[in-house]
Amino acid sequence: MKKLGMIIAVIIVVLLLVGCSTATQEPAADTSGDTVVAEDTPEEAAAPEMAEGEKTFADLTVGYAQIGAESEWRTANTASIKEEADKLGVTLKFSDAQQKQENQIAAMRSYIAEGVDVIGFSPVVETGWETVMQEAKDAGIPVIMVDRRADVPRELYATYLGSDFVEEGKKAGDEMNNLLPDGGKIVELVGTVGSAPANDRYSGFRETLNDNIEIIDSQSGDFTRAKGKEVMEAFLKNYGDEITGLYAHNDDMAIGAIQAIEEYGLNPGTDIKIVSIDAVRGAFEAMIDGKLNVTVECNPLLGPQFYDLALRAVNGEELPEWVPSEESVYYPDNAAELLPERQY
Ligand code: GYE
Repeated sequence: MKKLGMIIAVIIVVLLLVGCSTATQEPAADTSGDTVVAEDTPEEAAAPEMAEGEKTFADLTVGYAQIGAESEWRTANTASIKEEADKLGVTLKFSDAQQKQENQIAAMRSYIAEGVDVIGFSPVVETGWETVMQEAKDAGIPVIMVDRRADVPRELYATYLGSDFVEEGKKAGDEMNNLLPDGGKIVELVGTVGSAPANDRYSGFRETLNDNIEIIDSQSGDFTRAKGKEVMEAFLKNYGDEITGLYAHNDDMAIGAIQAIEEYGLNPGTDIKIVSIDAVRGAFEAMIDGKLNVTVECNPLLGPQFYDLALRAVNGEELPEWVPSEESVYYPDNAAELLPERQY
């Protein structure tokens, strides 16, 4: 009986020792002279489904050809792309093209020459990208279009991550109908000429706008505050208080226009109803002040989804043609309540 007790005690001690050495996950001591590789490293434990040879975020070098810094939206978008790279340990090469297509193309060519793993870019306009995208394809570098789309054949890009701009335009049309139930005369501040959001927000708006609302003028404000103000000044000079509504393709142009309207001596938000797109913090502030009536959301925080798609593309996964982002519509009544939570 005593002997049996001893044997059980020995077995327990041995089991405990074995248990401890696996629980601490330290590589076994190399007593034999051979290299001993720990079988259960924390990294492998965290990604058990990863196949042999697949890349991780830390292996990724991404070249990102940004459009510029034309709006609050773009600033938030750039921050999201940069911050997420830092967080994931992705090596990011970033360039700002100052709203010029040739600068974006030059940046993409240098990323191809440097042999990055993936190229991300927001095409400033829809046309003129086939050549450089074909060069990336020939070099075996997947290209992901982020935020804006280019009009190119499907085989030239891995996926497009961005908003449904037509839908945003339709929502803006519905909102203008609600603000001007008896009809009216409105002006439109269009985004960058030839860009996907300008083209789609233009056509989507016209799909839902009521027949009793007349668009008396429509000009580009290039998505900037300064240009939005300048073009609104010209509208006011030409049409004065005939104007009962303004549709701006982004909040920055609306904010510039609000200044022009006040300087002209009219009240933005009441004399002239205003609908814009983006839902950046500046729009919430304008709504709190009663100067903007509605903003339709366009989400710029695309960093996390972008790197997820980039990694999947590099690891050879077939991606959908389009990954849409989720969006909402906001009004003055709860703007003050929501502003503190807004991340852009
Ligand atoms: O609405 C505007 C920015 O491409 C969706 O570009 C983006 C647009 C955004 O300059 O503010």
